[in-house]
Amino acid sequence: NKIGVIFDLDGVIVDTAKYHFLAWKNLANHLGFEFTEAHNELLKGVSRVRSLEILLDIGKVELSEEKKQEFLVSKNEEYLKYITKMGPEEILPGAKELLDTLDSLGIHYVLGSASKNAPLILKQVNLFERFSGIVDGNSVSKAKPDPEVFLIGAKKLNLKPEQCIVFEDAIAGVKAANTANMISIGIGDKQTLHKADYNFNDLTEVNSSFIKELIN
Ligand code: B16
Ligand code: MG
Repeated sequence: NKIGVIFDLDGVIVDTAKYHFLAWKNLANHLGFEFTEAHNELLKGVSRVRSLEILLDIGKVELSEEKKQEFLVSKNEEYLKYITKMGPEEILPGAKELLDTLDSLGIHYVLGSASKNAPLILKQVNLFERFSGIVDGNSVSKAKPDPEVFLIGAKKLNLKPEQCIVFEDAIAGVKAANTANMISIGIGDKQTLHKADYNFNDLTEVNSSFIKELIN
């Protein structure tokens, strides 16, 4: 009964949503409209390109392809200013403890994130070396809710999808895990993530007895 774990990054291991928010808000303001924290919720787990489309819809702004490309670059440049200041103190509560638990049980884990900046972020918080593999926004052609990112993760783990457990904070990610036939664990609001097989408010609630139950 071998299992493996696939972790989403933003919202599960670290909270980079707050930095995405600052950078997207700056762009919206530049384009002449407001961008709120509620708007930012719509971008969680969503790819960078899709995020820009949603943002432009909110502002009812239409742009040429060239302008879109330009703003995708400048948004990411601003985002990177925040990311490069991140440190291990920004790891979300319970994440390191859960990795320790998995290590002690001999369970391998990989990353399954939509972010093209995922390797850099993991390096900033000193977790990069701990993962057996990284699947990020650079390695997929289809964004969540498409299961591609997690199916590649299963391959990296040398496991069948049914043997994989996914930790996700976004609706699109839970959907991707379910479509992949994996065990989905929603981290965050239970109502929002009601499609997940299991729900927890954060990783501090995920203890070793829960993991052991999943193995058996
Ligand atoms: P980047 P995750 C996602 O990370 C974020 O939740 C989402 O807001 C962001 O647009 C996406 O990564 C792409 O990020 O611009 O760095 O490539 O939750 O899948 O780890
Ligand atoms: Mg996420």
